[in-house]
Amino acid sequence: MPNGAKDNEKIVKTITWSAGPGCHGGCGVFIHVKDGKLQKMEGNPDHPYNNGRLCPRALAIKDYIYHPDRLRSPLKRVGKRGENKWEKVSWDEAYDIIEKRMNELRQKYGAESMIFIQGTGRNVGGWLLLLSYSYGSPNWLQGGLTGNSCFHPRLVSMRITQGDYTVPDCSQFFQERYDHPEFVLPQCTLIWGQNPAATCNDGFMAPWIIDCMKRGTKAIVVDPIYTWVASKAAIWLQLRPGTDGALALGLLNVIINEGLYDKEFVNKWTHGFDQLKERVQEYPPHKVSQITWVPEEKIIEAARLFATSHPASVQWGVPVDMAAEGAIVCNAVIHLWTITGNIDVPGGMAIARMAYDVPPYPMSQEAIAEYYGDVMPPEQMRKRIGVDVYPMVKEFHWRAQADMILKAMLTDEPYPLKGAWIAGNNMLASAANPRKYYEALNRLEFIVVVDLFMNPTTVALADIVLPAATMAERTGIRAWWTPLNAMQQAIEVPGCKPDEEICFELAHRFNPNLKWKSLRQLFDDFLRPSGLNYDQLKEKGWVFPPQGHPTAPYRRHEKGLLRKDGKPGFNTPTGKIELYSTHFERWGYDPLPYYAEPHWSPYSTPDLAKEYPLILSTGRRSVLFFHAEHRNIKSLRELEPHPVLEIHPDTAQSLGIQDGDWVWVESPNGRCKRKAKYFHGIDPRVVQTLHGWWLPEKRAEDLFGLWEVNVNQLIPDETQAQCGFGGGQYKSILCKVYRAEEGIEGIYQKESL
Ligand SMILES: Nc1nc2c(c(=O)[nH]1)N[C@H]1C(S)=C(S)[C@@H](COP(=O)(O)OP(=O)(O)OC[C@H]3O[C@@H](n4cnc5c(=O)[nH]c(N)nc54)[C@H](O)[C@@H]3O)O[C@H]1N2
Ligand SMILES: Nc1nc2c(c(=O)[nH]1)N[C@H]1C(S)=C(S)[C@@H](COP(=O)(O)OP(=O)(O)OC[C@H]3O[C@@H](n4cnc5c(=O)[nH]c(N)nc54)[C@H](O)[C@@H]3O)O[C@H]1N2
Ligand SMILES: [Mo]
Repeated sequence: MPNGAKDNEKIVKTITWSAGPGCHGGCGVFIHVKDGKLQKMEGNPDHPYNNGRLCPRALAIKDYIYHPDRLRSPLKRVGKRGENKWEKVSWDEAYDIIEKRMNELRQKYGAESMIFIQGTGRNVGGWLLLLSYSYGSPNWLQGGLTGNSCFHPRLVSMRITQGDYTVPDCSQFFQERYDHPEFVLPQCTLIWGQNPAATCNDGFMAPWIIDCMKRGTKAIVVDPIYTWVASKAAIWLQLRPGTDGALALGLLNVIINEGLYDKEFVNKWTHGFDQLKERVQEYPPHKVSQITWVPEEKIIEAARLFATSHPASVQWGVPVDMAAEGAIVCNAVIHLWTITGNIDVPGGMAIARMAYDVPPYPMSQEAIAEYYGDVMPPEQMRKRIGVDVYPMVKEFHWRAQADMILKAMLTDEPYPLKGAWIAGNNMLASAANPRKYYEALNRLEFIVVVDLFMNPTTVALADIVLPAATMAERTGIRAWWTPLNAMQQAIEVPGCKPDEEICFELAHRFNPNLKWKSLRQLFDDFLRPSGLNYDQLKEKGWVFPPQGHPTAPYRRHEKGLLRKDGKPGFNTPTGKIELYSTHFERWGYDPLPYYAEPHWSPYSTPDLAKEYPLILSTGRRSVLFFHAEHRNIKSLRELEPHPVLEIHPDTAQSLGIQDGDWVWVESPNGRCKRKAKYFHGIDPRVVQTLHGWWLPEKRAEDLFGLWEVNVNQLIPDETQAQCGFGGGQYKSILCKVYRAEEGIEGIYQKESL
């Protein structure tokens, strides 16, 4: 039972997911409620995801929910876009306006002229898809991410190369966790561009790795920054940002040439080993060392440690996607765990299917058809932007390609876009090249934004703003790998509605034949494969599929549990893990991994590097903020009040910059202000800063100081990989840094929020 339950308090058992903490995690929590108000939220020690732990953002949830600036009513714009003049309207009025305007667009330009934009994996995506398909538009996407460069390159590469998604096994598939008899502790985990101390990415609670390390797992960390976990690692590979592809190929070179790979697994279960062996000869450690700046002996040492540890796993993060040709880099990393025989084994890379195959949102075209029914004729599906150009978008992905959407907004090619529904995406704060997005979105005739607070995107672009609900106000199901959870509403905040309700109501208005009559019916339908309905799941809280179930680990490839034809093997055309990709070959791409330099770098653009001599990596997360969120939460903001630039003291001093000075950081694309922070844990040729900054303490009419602090102005768009997945240059552009004459007027000083 939870601690400290007081008289008259109701305690609600639920799961975190947006909005509130923001993240991709699904922590078990107890919410204490008195007189209808949330008193506190604490971690549930029995929940196998977090075992009682919570992050600072979850602990600050009360400040978030009852923030005085929280939107409590739908708003209709009455002034010009950007003037910040609004009229409060009722929900019915807002729905009526939206229905009328969107129907007009559908009649005049076709449903495909309306785009449905989400940000990262919040509890928004599935609902948006339901709305978009019920309206009839195939253009559902994650906005602003050039190269679809978050998670999608990894997801798509894994499906193409090994037929399934894998995650490092940290015992998360069992209630007993580390004590479960089938679990084996990994001997080594390669932590590749992921920062477990700050981020829980993509349904994986990163502190599990730390739990394993406490039990004896050795870590190899691939990170340009000396992070907390790098300081605890057996080996830290401090690479030049954006050179991950070369490093992966160098490690493969050592493992293959020294014969450290798992010969039995390679012979039996992989396709194209000889071709891979030949390709990696182009990447000997001394050459890779020159490219990556990692000493040759460290590359060799890391390859040996990884390959001789059994089991071993890789926990990777978004920098892998964001390398030039990100999908190819993903393939090279997949080959590392494949040739060492670490897939589908305890303590290695576990094949993760949603518990009982209940989707968090439909993860494939088949699931879309299965769960949402034939709501869209095939000729409409074919209009999805990107399918003509990118075979991977057509065959392996279910969203529109983000760069092509931006282009379409500006050029009306392949057809005009006229409206946008934006939910869970503060685009002007987090998109690459936000000024271009600003111009492009402003060309649209009608924009709805669903959010919890006013921010640069709502103020600059919305015609209607709808106030969304937090996780504490939401009922639902949550399945992101494991376990399968029930979410339960604990409180109500008058005026706000959850995305699922908003989207469900409008989905019905646009498609009266929708197969579900209520959300509860939809939940029950989604849950059917688990044998439970929503009420039964709520009673239990969460469930795991039993051992032997096709969605439970391990060694499923041997048992014929992965392929539709029931044969042993992996879910790929050859039934094997494709070191040489037959899909890539069919599409006319190089079927083997290779290294591509970043779009801008000292080597690819030496002339540019003369004027912009430093490498800038952006967006290393802070545990206090989720992207552009939480800058208005005092208890969090006061711990990191100003946007800082991490810079080596030698570099700073050579530029006449003192610790704490305000500086401009500038690329050929734009500039922003930062406060210099001396940091020894970074290469003197590299600087690093957090993205997502806007200043809620400043005037809305000035877009909250956005253009002074948004680092994404420095980042070019349309730097996507050849296959449309990966790239984006968020982690490796060129910049110069110089002192700013002035700081930022009116920026947060503890008392100003
Ligand atoms: N608190 C918090 N948690 C979050 C988020 C958040 O905003 N705040 N965002 C969520 C989202 S959407 C995502 S995608 C994930 C992202 O989280 P992660 O996948 O962990 O990625 P980052 O934090 O961007 O970077 C991880 C590490 O990679 C290093 N790095 C930087 N450039 C490179 C490079 O070129 N190569 C390599 N190998 N490493 C590099 C950084 O120094 C950092 O330590 O986090 C999720 N969780
Ligand atoms: N420079 C740089 N830029 C980056 C990155 C980087 O590493 N460097 N990382 C990129 C990555 S990986 C990603 S995924 C994107 C993420 O970018 P986004 O996911 O778009 O994140 P935000 O810009 O914070 O926008 C989220 C908005 O959703 C609102 N919100 C939160 N929860 C809910 C909810 O439940 N419902 C609704 N309706 N609204 C909600 C918040 O208030 C906020 O305004 O940023 C990218 N931008
Ligand atoms: Mo992301």
